[in-house]
Amino acid sequence: MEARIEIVDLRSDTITQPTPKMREAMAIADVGDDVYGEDPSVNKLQEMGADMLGKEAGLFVPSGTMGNLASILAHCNRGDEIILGNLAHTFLYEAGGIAALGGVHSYLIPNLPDGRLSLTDIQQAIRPNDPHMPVTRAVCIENTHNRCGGAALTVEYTQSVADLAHANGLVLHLDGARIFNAAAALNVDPKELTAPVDSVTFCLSKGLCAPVGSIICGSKDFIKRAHRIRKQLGGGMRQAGILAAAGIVALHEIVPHLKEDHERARKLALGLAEISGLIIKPEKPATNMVYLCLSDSVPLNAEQVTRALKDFGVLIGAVGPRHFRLVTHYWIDDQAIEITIRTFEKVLSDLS
Ligand code: TLP
Repeated sequence: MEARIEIVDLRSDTITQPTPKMREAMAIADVGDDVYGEDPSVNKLQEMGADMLGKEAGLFVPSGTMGNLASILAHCNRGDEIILGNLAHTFLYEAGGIAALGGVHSYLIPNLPDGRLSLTDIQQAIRPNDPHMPVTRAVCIENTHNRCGGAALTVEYTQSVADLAHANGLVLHLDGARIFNAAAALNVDPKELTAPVDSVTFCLSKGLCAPVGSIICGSKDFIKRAHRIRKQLGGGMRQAGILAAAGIVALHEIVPHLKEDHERARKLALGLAEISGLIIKPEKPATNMVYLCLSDSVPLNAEQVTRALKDFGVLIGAVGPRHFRLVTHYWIDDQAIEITIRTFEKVLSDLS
């Protein structure tokens, strides 16, 4: 097998390059100073995002991390507490921003393997009105759930968490970085998944291929607060319409194709499951992520395997000493799936 020149990059859907149509739209975008609220492309994108998720208003932010941070800071005072899954992106991978910058305390409860938080655990985590304790302010869920195999949370589940939160005077924030993947997997309108929540952040720069940006959506009042916080965080951008133009193309043109990424993730999982030494979990990926690990019989670690695959032009993410994540996206076609399966086969048989 020859070393490949063309790379198959499955490390994440964040690596997606903008499409030619995006680059074209960026080149001719109408722009203005968005800190003055005068960028027509940003305004259009924010309205589109809010409309697609059935919310009153939207706010363009540079990243999903800033979207979650600004949302949580807009809901919480210093010392308040949020209830969060122990595998939540906000807990694991956002550099502790909510604590560092907002003084927000996290009450962690275990994520179930399918990304849910148990309603009993949420109920038990809500603090009583006791001056010794922090004030519980919000519950945060993630859909799709990145570290839980890209699982999609259903409308019914989201509604049940919202009912519980609201009955206790809490707000519900959704890290919906990949909410359009969830909607595609569940065959529902994304609005149904976001109707129960008070705020949602979704990303344009993951499977949707835009180069930069996320949108926070919620009530007008909430977005007004998040807007000020975005400025405090240094996220007020000027002629950001150049970026928003790509986001508009993403919403129009990429969202309808997300199911293809999911189908390819399934094909990949099926092919890899045939290779001795690999355990795919979950066996049937719900969306665009394939998680797998090496069985005990394989005398290798994740680093050795990723390095060997890289030599053949296949890039994957190691997410533990013997665990991997492979993410399908717009730039992964059927041939790339075939190549990945064959390369895995070769590397494991050569090295074992
Ligand atoms: N996730 C990235 C890494 O940070 C792990 C990835 O490769 O999947 N919420 C969720 C659920 C995410 O998966 C991510 C990015 C974010 C928020 C943060 O988005 P960005 O990277 O735009 O700050």
